[in-house]
Amino acid sequence: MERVLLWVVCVLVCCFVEVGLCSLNVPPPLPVLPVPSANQLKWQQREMIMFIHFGINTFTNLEKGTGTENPQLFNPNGLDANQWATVAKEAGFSLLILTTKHHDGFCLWPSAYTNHSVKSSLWEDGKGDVVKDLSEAARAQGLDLGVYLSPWDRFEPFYGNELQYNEFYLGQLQELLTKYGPISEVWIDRFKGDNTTMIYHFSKWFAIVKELQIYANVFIDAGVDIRWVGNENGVAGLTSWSTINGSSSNFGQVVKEYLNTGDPYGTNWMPPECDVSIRKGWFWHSDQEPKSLSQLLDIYYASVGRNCVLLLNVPPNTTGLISAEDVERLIEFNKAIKTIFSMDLATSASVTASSVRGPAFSPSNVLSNDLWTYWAPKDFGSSEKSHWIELKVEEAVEFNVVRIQETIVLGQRVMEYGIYASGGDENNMMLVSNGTTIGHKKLHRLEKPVKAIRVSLVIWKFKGDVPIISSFGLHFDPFYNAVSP
Ligand code: FUL
Repeated sequence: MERVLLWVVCVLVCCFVEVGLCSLNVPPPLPVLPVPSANQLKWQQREMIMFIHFGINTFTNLEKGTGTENPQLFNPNGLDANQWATVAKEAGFSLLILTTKHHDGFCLWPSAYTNHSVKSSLWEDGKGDVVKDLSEAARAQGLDLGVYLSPWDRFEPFYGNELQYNEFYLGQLQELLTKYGPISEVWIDRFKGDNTTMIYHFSKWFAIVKELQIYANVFIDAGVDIRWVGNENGVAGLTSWSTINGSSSNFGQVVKEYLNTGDPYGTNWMPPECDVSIRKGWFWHSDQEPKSLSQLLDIYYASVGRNCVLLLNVPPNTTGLISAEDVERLIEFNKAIKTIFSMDLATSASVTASSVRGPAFSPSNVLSNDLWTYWAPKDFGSSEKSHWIELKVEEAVEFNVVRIQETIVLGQRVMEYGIYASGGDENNMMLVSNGTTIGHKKLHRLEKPVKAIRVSLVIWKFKGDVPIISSFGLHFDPFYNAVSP
């Protein structure tokens, strides 16, 4: 009788399991704060943004105009913003940021607050508007628009009068934020020239930006939403946290090093943007050439490959077009990125891990690029314990780039890790690279290609209860250390 009862209980338990009554989902881990806002997340996924330095400097061959330039010098008689947008689209950019006003004060739109603008130029008989042209061209290509508006204005006679100038600047900002449709990024630097007594009312300006454009991120050195990376070479720190302490970095007196590496204990999510020009200068000069493909790829690995967004400046020339050699280089650059990353040598790998939090957090989730699907190990209650995840392919693959991505939607966590590969002997795992931060995307470029069947990521130290990995891939970069025939 007892045996029959036991049998009935067993059958009932099995039925419950079968219909799913016993297999409730394990919920996701809690985030490690701070986490990105939806606007920051969208910005991060862009990976590359095009910067456009264009203005009176283009015609005077200067980098920093003095404000004394005659507006009639501005005459780009072949200006075609559609060409800028088409090139940007073909080269893989999704956002264009234009210098609507640089330090010289000349405005590329007909501002109602000054005559020092396109309306006093010969271009289109003073009736043109570069911001309008670009906003329409960008939208036609499905691209977003951002504006750079220099606070330092070397033309404006009342620059230096705190109240008057702050109102003037805000008036200009409002024009840009209300007349040209959605603006995705407002780019501001803190320069004051020698007039160090001029005080900018940043928080008042930023509050109005947020009121007028809810999807805009504000860039400034220590960030409102996006921070400066601390140099203009496009190079992030090998350690690259998306977090800093906004308050401790003390606007205007920020330490470049701090901005470059970020702060694992920072309380603000303020990821770094790497601004760099395709040429030596920010503005177009006839005697300058675009950087080589290999220089641009180095920059890509040092920015996008270190948890940053690359803001690459491409300056239009005096005709008002992006020069043919720059177009060619950009297309070549985009093609190279596609060649390297469109093929993931690990896609057919079987993936195992030290532990798995639950069925929804399977190690194989790292083979997709979806931010919201990821591998999470079991929580052993201590961040001292290491975790690993391993890719195993049937036949050895040769790679020289390892790509690792954290699920930053739940916060940046990893603090120390190593990458091991089996080399010639499947059972002999050797350290091929290591690092301190991962973030949205970490690219390890290996000096020499590695041929392996097994590749594993061992996470030694992390913030929060568990590390979370959304993607882990292997690539071959034929442009790196290529031996010429
Ligand atoms: C700096 C400016 O001084 C440079 O001219 C350039 O515009 C660069 C992107 O930002 O603050």
